Amino acid sequence: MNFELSKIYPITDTRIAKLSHTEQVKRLIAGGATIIQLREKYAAPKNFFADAKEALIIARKTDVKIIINDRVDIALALKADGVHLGQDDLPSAYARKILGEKAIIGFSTHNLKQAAEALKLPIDYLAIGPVFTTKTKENPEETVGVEILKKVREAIGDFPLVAIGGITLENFREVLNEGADLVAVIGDLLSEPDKITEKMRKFTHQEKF
Ligand code: TZP
Ligand code: MG
Repeated sequence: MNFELSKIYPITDTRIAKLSHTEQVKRLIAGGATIIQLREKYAAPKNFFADAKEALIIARKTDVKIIINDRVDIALALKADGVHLGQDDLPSAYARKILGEKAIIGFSTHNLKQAAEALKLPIDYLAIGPVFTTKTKENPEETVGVEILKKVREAIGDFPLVAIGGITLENFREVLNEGADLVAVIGDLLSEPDKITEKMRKFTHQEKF
């Protein structure tokens, strides 16, 4: 994975933003996003597919990478840049077979053991979280805190690491300093839909300091 990319990894959420994935992608790109994950936990696959298809058309006018959460089938059908898988999703070895060598495959972990084991998988990055308390995920796993994040970084060497959960404009630099390559953000970017572009700009500006 090319970490010349921005260190901010926005994830869309239609319930929080009250906007389509496409509209969120437009606003995030305008704010400087370079990689965006489309995450849809409620809509019918048909509706998510149609929205994601439009979002991909927007992204393809730029270099912005689009990662699809959970749905290897939708990622394949849309020729998205990759897929993000959780502990209970299709095993990454099969996602790799389906999507090919070039696809970016991310994998969620929630503790040190899962993170260490994930190194054996054919994935491009692993995510650890929730780092802090989150209201976005239903039934979230236990918060890992910055301590576990540091331990994960020590355990995985320089393997690409995304931190997720409760990350905000106020705390994201600490999370990057403690070992994350990227920070994934939902609520803090999307909760004021009229300010998505402005918020994304603030993140991309401040990541440099
Ligand atoms: N996985 C772990 S925490 C989380 C996911 C999908 C939600 C992150 O959302 P927020 O609003 O940035 O805390
Ligand atoms: Mg999942």
